[in-house]
Amino acid sequence: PFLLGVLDHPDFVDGTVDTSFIAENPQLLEPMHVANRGSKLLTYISNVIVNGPPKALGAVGAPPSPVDPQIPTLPAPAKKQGPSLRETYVNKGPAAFAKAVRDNKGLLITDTTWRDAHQSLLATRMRTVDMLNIAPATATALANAYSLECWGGATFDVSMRFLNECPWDRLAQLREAVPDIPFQMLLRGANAVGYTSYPDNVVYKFCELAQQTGMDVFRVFDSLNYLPNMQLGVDAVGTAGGIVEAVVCYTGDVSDPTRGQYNLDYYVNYVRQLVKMGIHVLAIKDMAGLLKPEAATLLVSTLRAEFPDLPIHVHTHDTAGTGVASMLACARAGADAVDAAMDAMSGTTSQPSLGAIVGAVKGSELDTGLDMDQIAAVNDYWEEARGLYAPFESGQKSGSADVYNHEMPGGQYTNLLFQSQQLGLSGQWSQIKKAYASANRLLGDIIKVTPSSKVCGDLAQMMVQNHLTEEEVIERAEHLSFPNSVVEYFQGYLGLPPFGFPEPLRSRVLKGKTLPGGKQMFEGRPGAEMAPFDFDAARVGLQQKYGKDNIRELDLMSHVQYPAVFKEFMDVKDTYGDLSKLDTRTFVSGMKIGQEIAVQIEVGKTLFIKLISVSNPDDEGIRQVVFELNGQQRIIKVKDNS
Ligand code: 3PY
Ligand code: ZN
Repeated sequence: PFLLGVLDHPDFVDGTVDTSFIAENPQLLEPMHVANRGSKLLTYISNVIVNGPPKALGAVGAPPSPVDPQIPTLPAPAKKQGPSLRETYVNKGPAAFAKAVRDNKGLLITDTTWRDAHQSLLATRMRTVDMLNIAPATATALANAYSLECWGGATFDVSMRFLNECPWDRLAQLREAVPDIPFQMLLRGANAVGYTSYPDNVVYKFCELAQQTGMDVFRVFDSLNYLPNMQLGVDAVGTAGGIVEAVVCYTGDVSDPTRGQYNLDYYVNYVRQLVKMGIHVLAIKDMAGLLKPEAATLLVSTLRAEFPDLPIHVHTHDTAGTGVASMLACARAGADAVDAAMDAMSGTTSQPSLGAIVGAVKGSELDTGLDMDQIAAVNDYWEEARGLYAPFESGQKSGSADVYNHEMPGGQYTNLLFQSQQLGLSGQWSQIKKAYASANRLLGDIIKVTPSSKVCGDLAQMMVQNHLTEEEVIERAEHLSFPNSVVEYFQGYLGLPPFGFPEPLRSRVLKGKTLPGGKQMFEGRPGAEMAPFDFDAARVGLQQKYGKDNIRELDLMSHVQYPAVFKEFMDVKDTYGDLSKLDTRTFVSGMKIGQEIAVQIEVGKTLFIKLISVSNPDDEGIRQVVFELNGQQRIIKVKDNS
């Protein structure tokens, strides 16, 4: 502590005394850095205690469960006879990985718990610490899995924007904790992990950095199944050395001949084009859970017959409740791998239950090689850990077969429900779902998945808010003020829909509107018309602002994808320190008087924080929050905003 006094001394601050001793012995400053980091975290916790969590976090539901999840201890993963899938990829490359997947006898499983499951159930709010706690047990229980989906999609944005966590640090930490199971991410093709097209060099650089940070399987999709966008994503992943798992997005119903344009021919033709691009794995992405068992059998067996060497991996959502049946149908029809989530994080808008699928094929020729008891141990953890996220539960209690009408993706369903409540449209949820189906027809019966699903959702909300029918939207289009996403869709920002833009709506919406260059719309792939991003200029700017040591190439990429979010993230980090280190209950709801928590800020450095008291507000509304930090009293003053 005396050191702190020395450092505050004016002669020291001015540099009038010789400070080289300190400069040569930086370890002497260590206690100060630790104390400083402690103070920042105390400031955050105090704010949550006095004023609640940040509003933007959206922690509006029930408080987090008081139960601390028990972390199971499992033996280290059993040594396999041959190389693991990850070893095969790392040592022999993506093509050898694909062959090993095809040669595998049983059904392979992807566990989506760390990405899509919480994106679809808990507004993407799952924090790194809760994944890291169960990572060692997961490394054992899922050792024979195809992959763990743990990154990409909405997690990149949400981790920075709402959880104040660096998505790159999350990936690196998980990679260290789970070295031998392939990691999988969701890449929105030309949109990378954003909501609109980026210049090509951004997508290339993003994939390179993700692969270097530990990503293996890149599931690449385009929200309109637009091949030129897919080509870019496929090339970017391939150049980065990643496993290209190219997606055909599934919509409609191939088992219903009356359903029209998205029929078996459409899908098979599309997959043929993908295969020509030189992909390693095909993914069928059923983002809304529309792939009924019979459709699954038809689609997968047709593709299996035409492409005997191509690994097929199927993704679905259990919105209506057919998830397990559909995935079993896929497996029987020749799919190599299917997606599922830990039971406690499965069902409804999430993936189907992993335990159910593994149990159903146990002992059969499709046996997954996963151990039911080990999976159950990991699931016990999630039963409890999900309780920590009670504030983010959507309230969706059951399956809902009207997804066959509205076709809303699982990841969007709960989000839109939440958003509509915030727009004052509570009680109109069933109308919004109907309007979503109308909006889809207006847009040309499109594939709906991020970001095209947002276009559809925005249009649906506008229709409900303004009491507009489908016919009225078309009639009055020239005079209506459409959401930006809808205008941009018609301008071709997302690419071209498979069956063209609907007229006369497109012309009417775009009347009098032009793109920055003066044209009315993009003619082909939007990214092809964009100038390359100037990384050097952006790097210099950020380093000037935040200091050279604080801007890695990874941070630069965070800035490129989400400039405003990245700035806010850096500001919050400056004020509160690294919030990813706090346990989730404390992060969301602060502490109780007398409670003590241990926060490991890095290996070997733990802060012990005890809350002693919270005073009443003084005349200025200031409360004093008294802690003990590693045994020393600390008082934080917080303005009570209530
Ligand atoms: C995403 O893009 O985030 C999705 O999950 C799409 O299904
Ligand atoms: Zn999904």
